[in-house]
Amino acid sequence: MTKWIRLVTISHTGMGEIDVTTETKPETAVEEIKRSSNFLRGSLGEELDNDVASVSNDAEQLLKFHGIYSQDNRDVRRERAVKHEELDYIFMIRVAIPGGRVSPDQWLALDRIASDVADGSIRLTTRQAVQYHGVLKDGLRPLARSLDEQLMTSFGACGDVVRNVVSCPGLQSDQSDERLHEITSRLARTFRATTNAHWEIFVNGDKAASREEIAERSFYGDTYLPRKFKIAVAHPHDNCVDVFAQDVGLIPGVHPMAGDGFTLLVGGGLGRSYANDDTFSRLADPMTFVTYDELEEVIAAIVATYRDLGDRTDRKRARMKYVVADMGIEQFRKEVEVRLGRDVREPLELPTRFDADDHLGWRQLGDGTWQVGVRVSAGRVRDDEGGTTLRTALREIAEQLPVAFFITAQQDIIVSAIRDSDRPLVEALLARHRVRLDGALGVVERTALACPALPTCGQALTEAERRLPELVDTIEDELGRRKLGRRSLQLRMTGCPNGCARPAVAEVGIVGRTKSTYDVYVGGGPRGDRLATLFREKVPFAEISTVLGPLFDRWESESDVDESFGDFVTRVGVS
Ligand code: SRM
Ligand code: SF4
Repeated sequence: MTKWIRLVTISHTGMGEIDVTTETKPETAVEEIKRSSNFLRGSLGEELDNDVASVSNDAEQLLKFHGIYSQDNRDVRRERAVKHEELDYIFMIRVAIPGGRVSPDQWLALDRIASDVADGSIRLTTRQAVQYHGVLKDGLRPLARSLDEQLMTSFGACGDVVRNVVSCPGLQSDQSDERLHEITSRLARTFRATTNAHWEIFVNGDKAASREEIAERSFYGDTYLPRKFKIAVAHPHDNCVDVFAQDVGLIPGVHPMAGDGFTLLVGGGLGRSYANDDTFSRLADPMTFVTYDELEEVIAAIVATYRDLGDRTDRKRARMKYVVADMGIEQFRKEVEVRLGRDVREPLELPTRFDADDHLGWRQLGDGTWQVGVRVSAGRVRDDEGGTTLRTALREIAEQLPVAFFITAQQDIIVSAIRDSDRPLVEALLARHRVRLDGALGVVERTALACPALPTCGQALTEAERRLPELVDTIEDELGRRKLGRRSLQLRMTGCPNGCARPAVAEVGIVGRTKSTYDVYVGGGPRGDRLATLFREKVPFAEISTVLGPLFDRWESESDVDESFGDFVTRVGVS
């Protein structure tokens, strides 16, 4: 039975007054699927046992909470349709890795899974997680068990819950503050859903009865959140995590009265929908300053506010950013205070020295050990025949040395905790597998991001990951022709406006628009505190670099060498 809920819209009328409008709309079908699922179980157990290659629509929705997406290989869709064959069903599995930190044994397990049940690649994501593509239904349980053996899980990596908590790798290597090292895993533990469903269905059903049944967290309840919820922790001077693009962003700082803690931002998010004009990218607003001890209770109150006020009648407008945008940050803060039971502090001024470190190349850490950050094109770790064999290189490092791995929010990987005496071995291994380090990378290649898009993503309008190298080359050619060949340029490309590679805050954002064209955005930048603006619409792939040409001409002649492309186009304005 469809339950009806009240949709509340709050807007400021000026003079400090607030206009509250309510309307009654049916909730989405997904809400009922969640409610009747017995805490994310539904028919998943039975559907995993049957011989059918795909799953039902209800199961598809619930699988997301378990970190699993039902997909089909879009490269063969047409050919199969012509032959009246069913779709080539495959699954994508996302493994939540708080702060992107992976031990060598965990990396070896991730590597084995890639061959045993997936397509041979490990896909590093823009939120420091790992994805597998091309998994068949009967591979899902073995995959979950292999993760569980190494204390990893895909549970909560997708779905209407708090997703993988992201943090700057610089916080892990800083010797200064132990509490900052732990903050990501602490948050991940506090906000993970507590249902045993994943363990029962995917890992070890037989033992389910002996497991203590734990009540679901009060801020989730039986319908969980209206949609996904994202948290990231930035370094005080390094915004490599894009802290303004998050539902909750945390920037470490020191309050003159309260001491150490975080400036807490709320209401960021970059996804948009062409079908709905009332959707938009939004940067998060500073809401308060919290100490370490207050952090979880304040975030729990924010999550509860979102649970209560988020729009459960339209999934395209269900993110928390719309609650904050519709009611304004002041009113949102009051709603949080009501649920918290007390007032919160004013936020601190945002840091002025804030840029994005790509964490690439060799660096010595405070304790004398080394780390090396390795570029991974579009996050795809694999062995290329006759080319770079990065997957084998990382496996051999994990087999031979007691290092730590960090996946970055730039889809790259850092090998850290390398003893001084082991550095030559790591250098030799990387060289043997033809892994190019930072000095050998092109200026655009170095930081370019792309989402997976075709052939796996069901939402993709255009290519992204597969055509990124070609686009990088043509843009680097354009820059080289203009004596701009040494200036860095941040390029991000996605197959649709959902914005998974965060093009909305990039210096150049290329976003799939129709089957064969892209919209071109310019003017964001590594600080992540500015949205890019639409420069040209519906540009065919082959014309993207030419369309940018006149802007590059002006950047060359009208800026000094220190002015980034994003800052330049913002200063002069583009039309
Ligand atoms: Fe994303 C949906 C891939 C980061 C906004 N995203 C998807 C799906 C699951 C497609 C789908 O719904 O069917 C994509 C899987 C494709 C595939 O074949 O693998 C997908 N998103 C990714 C990843 C793998 C991109 C990457 O190149 O690394 C990132 C995985 C992150 C993770 O580990 O958790 C990824 N997605 C993001 C980000 C960036 C971020 O969070 O920092 C965004 C923009 C920020 C935001 O949330 O606003 C993002 N993804 C979306 C949206 C738009 C949500 C919205 O507010 O409207 C969707 C669509 C949806 O949820 O319905 C989406
Ligand atoms: Fe798919 Fe669009 Fe995300 Fe790319 S941006 S992975 S095409 S949902």
